[in-house]
Amino acid sequence: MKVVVLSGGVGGGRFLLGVREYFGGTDAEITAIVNVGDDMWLTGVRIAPDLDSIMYSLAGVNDTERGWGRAGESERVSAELRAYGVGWPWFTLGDLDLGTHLTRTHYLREGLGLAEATRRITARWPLGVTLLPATDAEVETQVVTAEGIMHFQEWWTRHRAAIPALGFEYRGAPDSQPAPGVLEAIAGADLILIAPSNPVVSIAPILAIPGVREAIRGASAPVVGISPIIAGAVVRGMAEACLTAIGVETSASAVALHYGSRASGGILDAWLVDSVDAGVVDVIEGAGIRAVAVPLWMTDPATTAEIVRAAIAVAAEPV
Ligand code: FO1
Repeated sequence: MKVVVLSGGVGGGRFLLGVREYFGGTDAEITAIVNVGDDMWLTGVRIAPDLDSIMYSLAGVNDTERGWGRAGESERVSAELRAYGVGWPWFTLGDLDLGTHLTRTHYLREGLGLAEATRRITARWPLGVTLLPATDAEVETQVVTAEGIMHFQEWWTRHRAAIPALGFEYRGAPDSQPAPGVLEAIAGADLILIAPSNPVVSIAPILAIPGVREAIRGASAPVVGISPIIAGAVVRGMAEACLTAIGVETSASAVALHYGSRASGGILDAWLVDSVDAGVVDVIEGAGIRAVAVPLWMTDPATTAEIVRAAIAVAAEPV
């Protein structure tokens, strides 16, 4: 079985732990197509937060308390960079994490694409999941605010999404193309899952790469999304500020309708909502998307594997 997961960073990593758990011991091939909109050049190195968050989670070396970066991290280099006045003082590059950025930059400078660089970097650990950046191109999410347009990281990490966003731009996306292997993975999939990642700044930048949305719409595999919203609240992160900016209510049903049914120009065949949102199943089904309510808290890989079981069950239901 070939499973493709569209994914952002931290929530996506957590979800992929459950996907790997569910398929453990089988010959399933799991491929994550990962957002690169959070990426940027900083102090001469290329940072790819979502790829790294997923890699560290699957490798079991992530900082679970802080929610990003490596466990057991030190920050001596970052302190030096601050003393020199380079980089962003509010964005800390841990010493171990910098090893990843230097390696990626080394490969990029050698002329490799991000997908090949990622393949070489991830080969270090038996992740059980192939990580594919959505594109090799430098597609970066920019946030339009009344105070000007800024990189996603500045809005998210520095300002904690407190400056109202007026819109989002996926700079570079229109001229980009999917990374090698992305369209092939989608076309060859038996199941496509949309992780419970931020719809606006994690999944939308992937869908903005020309050809990706069309490939999903044309795929023979069922497409099942998992709601990142439970009881009108974002499971983690600051997605409400993003959804509000694009005029989408922060609810499990509004996000499903925003993605839309494949039958009517969207990308979904089915959508999982949390048990507490069982009341909106009818609304979603009314929009031509099969819906089922199951517990969606990703407490640990075993609990998350049950979400994957439910996604497979709903995918198998007759249309
Ligand atoms: N998040 C923070 O809140 N503060 C930081 O200093 C920070 C540094 C950082 C460095 C590398 C990296 O891969 C991620 C980092 N993050 C940091 C997380 C990141 O900014 C965002 O949470 C994600 O991009 C959103 O998915």
